[in-house]
Amino acid sequence: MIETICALATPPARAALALIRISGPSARFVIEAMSGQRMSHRHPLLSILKRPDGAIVDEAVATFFQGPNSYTGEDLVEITCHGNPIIVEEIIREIVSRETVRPAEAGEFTRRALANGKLALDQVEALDLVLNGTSRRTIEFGLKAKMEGLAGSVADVSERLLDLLTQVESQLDFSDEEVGTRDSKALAARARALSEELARWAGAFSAYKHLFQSWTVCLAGPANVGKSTLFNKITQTSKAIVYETPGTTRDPIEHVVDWNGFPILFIDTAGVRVSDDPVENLGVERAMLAIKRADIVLWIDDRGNPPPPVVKEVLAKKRWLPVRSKADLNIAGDLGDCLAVSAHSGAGLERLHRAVLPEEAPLDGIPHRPLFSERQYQLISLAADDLKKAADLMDGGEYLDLCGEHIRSAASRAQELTGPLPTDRILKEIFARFCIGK
Ligand SMILES: Nc1nc2c(ncn2[C@@H]2O[C@H](COP(=O)(O)OP(=O)(O)OP(=O)(O)O)[C@@H](O)[C@H]2O)c(=O)[nH]1
Ligand SMILES: [Mg+2]
Repeated sequence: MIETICALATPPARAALALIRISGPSARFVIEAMSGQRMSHRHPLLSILKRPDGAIVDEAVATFFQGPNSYTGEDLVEITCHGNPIIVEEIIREIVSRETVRPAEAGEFTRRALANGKLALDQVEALDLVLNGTSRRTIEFGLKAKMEGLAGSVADVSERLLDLLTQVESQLDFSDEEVGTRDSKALAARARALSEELARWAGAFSAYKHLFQSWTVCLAGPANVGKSTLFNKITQTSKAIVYETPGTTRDPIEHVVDWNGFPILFIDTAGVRVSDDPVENLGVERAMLAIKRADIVLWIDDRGNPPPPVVKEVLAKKRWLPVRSKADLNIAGDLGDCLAVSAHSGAGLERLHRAVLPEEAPLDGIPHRPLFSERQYQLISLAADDLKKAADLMDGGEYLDLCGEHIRSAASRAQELTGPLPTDRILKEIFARFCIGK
């Protein structure tokens, strides 16, 4: 039997209102019993919710959505009650005291929506962007992706793959004959073109992935050059302690900033130097790890000196930018490639801003139906590889049956973009950031 689940969908804090959700076969009956009113689909009712002994729990608005026309696809009731945590707790306690109802787990409402076909897998991923996006552009993207879905693209690709497969299979009987060889060349060309198209689709992901995965910018440099001051200025916080003596910052300090709609994670680090203080040295170790992890490193020095060899070695493998800090103290502007900035006067910050944005970051227009998760990217890259293998085999005019296998594999990978339900491990990853009540 399907259990009915219940959870608070708004934060557990004192507020004007709170929203409680109940989904499952007994959702409606539990609230009808508590309010003494009959509910009908999509009609909000002002309800006096009572305990079985008649004591009033709250005066609330309850709206019933009859399955399958609800978020989860099941019978669902939303209760908008007074936002006092004591009231909220009492309503939930009362609801889950019924034998058929239990508290929901994180993301369980959405899991049910997925299981009942109300949302496709890619739409759940899009929802994650809407709920957890840290920049306006990410959220806009998530909303668009959720509303449009990838189903149309998947259907289109699947249809073409299926057509190719049919052609390949019809060749199987003729593969030894001259005509078969000629046709398999034509089929190989089709498979190759489709493989390249899928590779381009997957390739576009790298241009947009920083909308979904924060672009990490590490502020590193010698001690006392003003890294923390710059970090505070950029993040418009006072998270990092600033002090006139070197060796102030120890633990890396992080903050996400919305820059041109892109979520950018800035990390302030300990000044790189060898110190007598073991704690400071531990801080420097962490700074080195942050440098290694970052997408781009700003090497900050108030004299524009280059990084020491240990750091240079790490930087050689990544994007980094030399920055000369405290430019207000120096009359000279940029020094060679070194960008002059002053956290105090704000000079040079605009240029730093432009230099830091992901190279590939498009500042306008998002392409039609782009991919937006690592999972989707992997699937389409693998599908492109499958088709390339098929094309290579067909070019030799051999192993047509094996080609069919590769094409089938490409099709099933494309279909995994939108569903069916993936393995528990993948589901867990997708739902990792969903909270209780969603
Ligand atoms: N004139 C001037 N002074 C600055 C500027 N930025 C920082 N300072 C000063 O430089 C000193 C060190 O600043 P911090 O931001 O703590 O330097 P830091 O690089 O984080 O130092 P550590 O954490 O010790 O490595 C402080 O006295 C700041 O006021 C600037 O743009 N101009
Ligand atoms: Mg500091």
